[in-house]
Amino acid sequence: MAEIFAGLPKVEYKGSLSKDALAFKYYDAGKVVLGKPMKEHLRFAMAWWHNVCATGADMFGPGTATKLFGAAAVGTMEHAHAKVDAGFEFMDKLGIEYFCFHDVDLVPEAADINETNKRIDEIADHILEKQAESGKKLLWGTANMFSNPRYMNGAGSSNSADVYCFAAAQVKKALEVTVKLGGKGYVFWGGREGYETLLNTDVGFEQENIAALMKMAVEYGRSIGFDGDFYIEPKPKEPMKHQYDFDAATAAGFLKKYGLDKDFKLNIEANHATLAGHSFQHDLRIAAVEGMFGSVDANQGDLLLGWDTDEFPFDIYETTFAMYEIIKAGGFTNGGLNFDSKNRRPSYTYEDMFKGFILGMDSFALGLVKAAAIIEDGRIDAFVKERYSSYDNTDHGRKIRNGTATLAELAAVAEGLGAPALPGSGRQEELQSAVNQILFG
Ligand code: XUL
Ligand code: CO
Repeated sequence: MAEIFAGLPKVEYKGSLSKDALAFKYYDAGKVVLGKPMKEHLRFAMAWWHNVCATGADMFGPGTATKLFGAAAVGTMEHAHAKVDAGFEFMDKLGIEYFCFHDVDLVPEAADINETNKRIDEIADHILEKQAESGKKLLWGTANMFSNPRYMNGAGSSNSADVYCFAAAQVKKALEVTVKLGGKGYVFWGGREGYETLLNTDVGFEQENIAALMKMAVEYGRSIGFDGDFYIEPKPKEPMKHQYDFDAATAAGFLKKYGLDKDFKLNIEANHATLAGHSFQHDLRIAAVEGMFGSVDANQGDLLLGWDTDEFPFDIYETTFAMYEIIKAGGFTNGGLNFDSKNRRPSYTYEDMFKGFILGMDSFALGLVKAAAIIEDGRIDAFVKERYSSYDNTDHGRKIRNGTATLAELAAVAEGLGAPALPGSGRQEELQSAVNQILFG
């Protein structure tokens, strides 16, 4: 088979002093950090849609990149097969072990769902062959239930029971392919599960229907041997004005309300967290506190733009704090870092595709090293422990901690104290200085 990225090398680690634009400066797959090789901490994945599909089209103009990969035309099965060859060559050259897909990233969608499903089977066979040759693995699969016009009012939240059946059919098929390709994750991103106006919307009914679709997915998935994690990927808005899975806290509450929390975790995306008015670190922490930390869509937004720009991660503070949360949450089990990231529109060459991943992988590798250094340094952990020490050092504190205190007895403590001492400095500036010192030496 002809090389698609001819002239582009297998990307190697050359160290932080290298000026080779096609080499890793920080990502050294086998380097052990906190007892585990980098690649096991990071579990990088390639998103089919942004990498082998997206051409840079936006609301104001068509794509700038040509991603034919040797095929004669886009939207053909020849092109779908070429994307498989390109995707596996790309993963091989970048040393990426996982990939993620939506059903219709794999094949051009036909007018009739039966024909689409046949096409998916054909491409899944091709992917399976490539996986057997290369050892690459599927991180997660999903169904695109937001692009086709039938989903204008949502999928699980659609006002139309017929459309709901199409959503069921797509979830069923995507789960089958996920199982066939050995995937350990299945994502629900509710792109159009929300509303534009309450004047025409029955919010309670829509949420019940979404939960019912998820329940059916769990039952079906488990019945065909899916033993991985289901994920909700929260996002507050875009494309809808208001999306039900607003953020980690909202999604966790939804999953608990409907009894889905045993089977579901969260897939936290950086740019979605910032759209919700949170930091990436915040949503990772909430997922962990809820016992639902699962997987990550790695990217970054642009706070000056305020929409989902899906840029490759570049900000080392962000990757450091993200890796800090991920390590503290116990690291990935079935999840990983999926680059839901795309090149900027003027970066339209095959070489730019490589450089996007080099940037993202290096940013997270450096973030991992720095997060490990913060943990090993110990100052942050020690201060957090000290900050709450009155819950360990006093009788009333211990009683509050172990849940045996009563309101009356705590009131008596306050009355005995008269005027309370201030609760101690938060020392934020000192801690931020310590982080800078660890990051920059
Ligand atoms: C959209 C987004 C999706 C999901 C999968 O903002 O993040 O690509 O990751 O549907
Ligand atoms: Co995403």
